[in-house]
Amino acid sequence: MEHRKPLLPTSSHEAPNPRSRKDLLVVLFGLLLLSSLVAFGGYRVSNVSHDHQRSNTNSPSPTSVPSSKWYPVSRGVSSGVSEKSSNKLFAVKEGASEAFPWDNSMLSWQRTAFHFQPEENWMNDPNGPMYYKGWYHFFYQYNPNGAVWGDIVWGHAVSRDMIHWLHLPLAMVADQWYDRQGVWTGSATILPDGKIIMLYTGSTNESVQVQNLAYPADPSDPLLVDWIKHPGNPVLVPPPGIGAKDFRDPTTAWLTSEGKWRITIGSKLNKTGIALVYDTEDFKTYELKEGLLRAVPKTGMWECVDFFPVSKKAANGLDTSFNGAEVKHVMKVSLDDDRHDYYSIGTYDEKKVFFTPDDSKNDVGVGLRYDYGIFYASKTFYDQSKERRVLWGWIGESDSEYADVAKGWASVQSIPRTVQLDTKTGSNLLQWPVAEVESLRLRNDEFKNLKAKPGSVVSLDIETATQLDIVAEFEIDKESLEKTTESNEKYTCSTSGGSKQRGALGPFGLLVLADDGLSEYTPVYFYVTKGSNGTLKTSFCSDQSRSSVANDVHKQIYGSIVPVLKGEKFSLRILVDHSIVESFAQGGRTCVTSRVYPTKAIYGAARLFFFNNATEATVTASFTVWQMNSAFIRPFHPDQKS
Ligand code: DQQ
Repeated sequence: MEHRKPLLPTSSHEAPNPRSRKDLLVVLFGLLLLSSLVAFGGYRVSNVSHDHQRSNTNSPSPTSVPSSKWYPVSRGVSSGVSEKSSNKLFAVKEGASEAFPWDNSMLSWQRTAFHFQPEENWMNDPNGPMYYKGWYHFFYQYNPNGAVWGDIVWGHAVSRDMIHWLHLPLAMVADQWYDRQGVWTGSATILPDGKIIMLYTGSTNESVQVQNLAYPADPSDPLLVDWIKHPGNPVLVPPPGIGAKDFRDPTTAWLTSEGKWRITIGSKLNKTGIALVYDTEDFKTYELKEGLLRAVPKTGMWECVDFFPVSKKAANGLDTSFNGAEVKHVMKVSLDDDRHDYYSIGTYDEKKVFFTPDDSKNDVGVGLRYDYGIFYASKTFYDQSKERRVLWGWIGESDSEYADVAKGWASVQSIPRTVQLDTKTGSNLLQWPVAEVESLRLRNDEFKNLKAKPGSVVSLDIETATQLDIVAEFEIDKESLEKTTESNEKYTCSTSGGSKQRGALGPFGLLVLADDGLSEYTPVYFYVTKGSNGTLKTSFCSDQSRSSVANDVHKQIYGSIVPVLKGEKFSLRILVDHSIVESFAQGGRTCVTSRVYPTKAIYGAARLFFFNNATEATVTASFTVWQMNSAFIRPFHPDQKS
């Protein structure tokens, strides 16, 4: 066990624990379910007050549930983009009896410690990420006026390592007729001579979606604080046949063999999602190409298209303009209809201006997802300083908009992830937290070869459990694997019975953000089934159904299949950061991100457990669990420029 500087007040690490911490506590899983049922007993009517103070104390006090009279309404749909809120799901009318009595201490706990967030208010899509003159730049969709979507401008922050951030002044605000209704999503292109081109969507004063050009006012400023909007904006308007509200989110440009720059922009024709393609030499005038990069029926509006090459063999990332026999291309779309990010791996024919998926089952928008939880409007960039491709994704909230308004902020960004082709399978990407996140690791606890019998829960003695980096490996004992009869059992994370459903070989995994009594817990787990030909199929899931006793949060079960190759153990990594749980299985083949809002398993009461709810299999597991430091994310001060 490694001991470095303490993360939290020393008492949380060193004080004797009232529980018998060195003993592994084994509890029947049935108990866990029973106690969670008990915990779902009735709740009081919320105590409605108008105190909007945030507090970091542990002493609960009633917080405000805003009155519907002044509750700010999200303008997503009327502005031509989707409603960015969950208020329809959890509409809590003034005086209604359903509201959970959130207190300031619970709401304060939800704020993350090492994921990127603005200081307050609403954030959505990542915009124009890039590395420039020694700084990582991150722009984002931001509402400076509240914790709901609306009044969108570009927030801006810079970092040396994508972990610690300095907030800069807003990069672009809605001050022109062509972006009066919002400075929407866009991407950066760094030209070979180092010039920066920023293309973004503006929603005009009449809510028409147009593309605009911007560039840094002073390219010698590594922080790129000031931006100039091109006087000839807009540079692109919706072409004939394309709806005025269906034309948005230009990509980073890549070079064609003719030396022109090419971009793609998402749209739709009836219910068919499409990607329009334009060539340009100067980013001011554009030629619409005849074909579409891809069109997929029934996928609806394509938002935030991303298009980039990945190496077939090497782990390093590639510049967006890279092409040739040694690469495959990845096309990602964010489906407005279901709010998920889908990718497809395939071949790009530059001459025909066409992307063909390797596998038609995994076409754009219908097959693989970057993340099977909450993860949307993502964007990659090529980090030339470390030769890697890095992915950012917007992680929304799954609580009520009322709670977001009360806590004064909504949304976080994922930990930036490196993206590469999985050369072992050749058919999926691998996503992994950038190595820099490991600089936040503090002391760790190691658990080697712990055995969990069918139907058991094992407490992992790690003291506080709200800021963690967990690496785990699991093995099903050979005997139970062999003796388990082949069946055609079907298991789907989102529609089967979650971690409650017991099969011969699963579920097993971890309970994060659990309290001692297991009245709240979030299982992240594998579920293995044996097919009629003896082959094993593995699902990787995150079950929110008992994550909180509050009734006004979304408690879905997320996940998907994960390939586990011959000779591989079941492996996972989980980043727990207060209300976000980001999970990666088999080196990042399948990823699941959840937002969870416990009311009891918070601060010092949060625990970690190893569980095995299989009926046949004994599971052996090893864990390394790091306590994670908090990142410095604060406003820029001029002294910090170097
Ligand atoms: N968010 C932006 C749009 C984009 C959507 C508006 C995706 O440009 O299509 O905030 O979340």
